Amino acid sequence: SILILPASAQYKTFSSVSIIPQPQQIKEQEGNFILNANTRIYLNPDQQFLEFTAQQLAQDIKKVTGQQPQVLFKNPKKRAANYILITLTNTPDTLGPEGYTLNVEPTKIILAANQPAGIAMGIQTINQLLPIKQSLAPVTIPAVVITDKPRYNWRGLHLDVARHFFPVSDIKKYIDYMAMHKLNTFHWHLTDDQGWRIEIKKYPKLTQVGAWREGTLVGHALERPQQFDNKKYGGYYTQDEIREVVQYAKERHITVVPEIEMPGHALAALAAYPELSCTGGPFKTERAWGIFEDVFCAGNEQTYTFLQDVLSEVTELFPGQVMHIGGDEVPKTRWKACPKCQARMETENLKNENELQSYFIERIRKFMKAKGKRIMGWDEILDGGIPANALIMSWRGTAGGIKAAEQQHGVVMTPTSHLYFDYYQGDQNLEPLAFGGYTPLSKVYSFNPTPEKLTLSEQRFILGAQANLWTEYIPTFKQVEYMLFPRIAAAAEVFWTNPENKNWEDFKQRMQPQYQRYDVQGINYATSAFQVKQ
Ligand code: TNX
Repeated sequence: SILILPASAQYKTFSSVSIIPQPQQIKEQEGNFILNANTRIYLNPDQQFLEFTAQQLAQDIKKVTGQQPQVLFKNPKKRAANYILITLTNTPDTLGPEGYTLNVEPTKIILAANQPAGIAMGIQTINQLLPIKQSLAPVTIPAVVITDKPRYNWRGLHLDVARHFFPVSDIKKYIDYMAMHKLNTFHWHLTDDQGWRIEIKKYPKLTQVGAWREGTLVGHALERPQQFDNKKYGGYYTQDEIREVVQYAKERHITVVPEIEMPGHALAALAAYPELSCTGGPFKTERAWGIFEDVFCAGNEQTYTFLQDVLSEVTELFPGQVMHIGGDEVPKTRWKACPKCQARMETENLKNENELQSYFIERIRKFMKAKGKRIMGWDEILDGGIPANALIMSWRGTAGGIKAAEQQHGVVMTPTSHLYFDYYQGDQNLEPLAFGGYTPLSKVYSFNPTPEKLTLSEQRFILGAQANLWTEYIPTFKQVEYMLFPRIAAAAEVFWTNPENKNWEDFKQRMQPQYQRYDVQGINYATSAFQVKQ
């Protein structure tokens, strides 16, 4: 039998300094900084651009003291004692754009960084030094000297809003959760067979038709017979909403990478514009989960015009450098039977349908390059060959990522084995229905994104790693939280902390106050990691 202990029963005493992800260097000092009614947050008068981040800290402090410190622009001489100074100076260049130093002394706190992003990271650290809850006791921050910077530049989290749709308010929470864990790249999976979720002005049917389906699968996709709830389901983001999310993320130093899937996972688009398929349709926005044979027709010139128009609008909305174009799970059945595709293969001298897929992706890559963007695709885009400046997301294990790094592609590691948060995190009999697989907290924590078999120069192509949350079996945002927490914390430490500073036992200890923070915030985290087999 299995005993499930409530998280609270697991709380133990913990060191006053428990930070996740673990910083590069922490030196605990004697004494405390005491926050009081006179505590001010100072910025240099020429660093107004830090005000937003400083105000965030002021609000966080208010949550535990009841009083919101004033944020003031003051030169050094005008600063009264008991302050927090936030400044863009005095850090070694080696700390990079997201590194920071934090000095907590009894009379002042100094947070310094090279770039505003480093300040934002440091503020997350201060947050974890604050008490968890408001209380009558004086609010103190333990004296400490921290020097910190991330191991990887790409610390990603993905969300599939096609299988289930989440409104802007949820997406903002998701971004807040990322910021709390020092993640910096939000991969927004906006289109798939079951829904097209982004308004495109030139093709209104994408959202009039493609954003809606006539029901949703009930139960697991492998069960027979499949059953559907027959309720109209859907939703989409207007371009104004997209801009709002991108701005919200930017303020938190998070880049949004949109994904527009091609040539597969395209049924929602084909339901709206069936002339872009090989057979002409008709199609419906899909209600079940899986891999479907109808994909964008690679022999049809209209397909390229359509996708380029779509990508032009999308590019305008997302200022980031990277455009994810999908490329995974493309059955070649329709292309094999399609005269236009076969003719295209002949004129372009392509030996097989994999090469036709490469031709397809290559046209899109060139188009995006002219717009100043790099494309990224799932590791299948390597199959028929692809120029080095395409970035690769390695999901079918790490083999694709290794091959890609050897070919000098930038790589983000996101293997199903360790970073698929739609997989079970505990005993299947106790967990809510999920995709399958088994990715408990300890497994996530054990991942090393940089394969040791790569040479040092090849290792430089590993840009980082990312956890993915596919939502076939995740209909509500509460369930999103359940699948995300606490695995997001383990992933954050994998992405941020150098291997020599990682330690599973120590991580579990440092998680104890984190669970309490999740409780205070009302986050629906899983306690699967506490299940004890008897
Ligand atoms: C594979 S990961 C897919 C998705 C599914 C996921 C479920 C990837 C590039 N494709 O379409 O949602 O498995 O784990």
